Amino acid sequence: MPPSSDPSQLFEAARNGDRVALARLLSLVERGGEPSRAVAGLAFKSPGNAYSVGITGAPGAGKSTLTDRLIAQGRALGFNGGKTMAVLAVDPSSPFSGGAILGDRVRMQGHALDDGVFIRSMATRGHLGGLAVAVPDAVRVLSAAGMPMVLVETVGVGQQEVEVAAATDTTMVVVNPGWGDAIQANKAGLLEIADLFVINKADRPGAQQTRRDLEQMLDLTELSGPGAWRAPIVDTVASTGEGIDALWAAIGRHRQHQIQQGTLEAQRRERLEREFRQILVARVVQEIDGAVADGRFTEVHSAMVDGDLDPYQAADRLLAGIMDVNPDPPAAP
Ligand SMILES: Nc1nc2c(ncn2[C@@H]2O[C@H](COP(=O)(O)OP(=O)(O)OP(=O)(O)O)[C@@H](O)[C@H]2O)c(=O)[nH]1
Ligand SMILES: [Mg+2]
Repeated sequence: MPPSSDPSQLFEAARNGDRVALARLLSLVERGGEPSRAVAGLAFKSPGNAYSVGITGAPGAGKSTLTDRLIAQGRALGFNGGKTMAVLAVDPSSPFSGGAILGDRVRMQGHALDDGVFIRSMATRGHLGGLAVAVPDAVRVLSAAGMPMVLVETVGVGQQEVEVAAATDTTMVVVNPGWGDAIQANKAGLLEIADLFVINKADRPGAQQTRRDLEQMLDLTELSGPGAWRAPIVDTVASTGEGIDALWAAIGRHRQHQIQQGTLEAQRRERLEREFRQILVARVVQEIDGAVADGRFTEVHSAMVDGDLDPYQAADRLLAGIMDVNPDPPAAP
């Protein structure tokens, strides 16, 4: 039987453990357009129970090596009621997945034959709203497919990457020993999003100094209330596995903290609000571009250039004309 490309059929198959179907669903999500919307809708209606962990940090900090170690940890010990591990390796700089990610794939090949591990790289392609929307969609699909834990590794510390890594339940920021690494992380906005810090390559000199820098910067950050979470700092040597137990325990503690404080659901709702806003903005921009492209804007534009409309009036006219949206599109097939 030829593999289906129908979102509903793929979704059912993925929920029944079909990994090929799951991979296809993620390809649809990555590619954007109507099928992607259908997949997102299905996943939204059947939320699973996945706990997501974001891993970000400067290129070469050791994110993939850490991911590899965390996979092994999850496989051995289990997390959140299961021992399956899913990884999304996100690379916004590459229009197609498989390029820059190839090295990571190789590094994680220790798990390539383990069908309890699902590794998938992801780029932007055509998804409306870009990665900031595509990745949460992908996480929901993995969750619906029964994954108890999803690791999201981002390449680099650009704004997009940081945003994507921050949109997870536990966000892990990886730095290396050495003068200034902590300060760089702070500049990149990583301090605000970190639920925990990893000083990886702690076999190199300077780990103590980096820890002091991080502690000092954390001291300056206002913590709200007695139940506030202060990001712990864990030393690791990912290449040998040193410190991975402590890192794994720290992730578990953060999750426990969120559950006890009732912040897990609140934060997920907040992220949903942000996603909704991203989609809304992307939709409006899409409509405007469409109106410009098909000439619907020409008259209004001329009127503005001729001085008959000021730019605000022109914008109002354009907006009034474009938002011809069907609020009840046909349901997913
Ligand atoms: N000495 C030392 N080397 C490490 C450690 N962890 C990782 N490395 C090495 O650092 C290099 C980069 O590791 P990766 O895991 O690819 O780093 P990354 O952050 O995923 O890199 P990008 O995805 O390219 O941003 C590799 O050669 C690793 O073997 C460590 O704890 N100590
Ligand atoms: Mg990597």
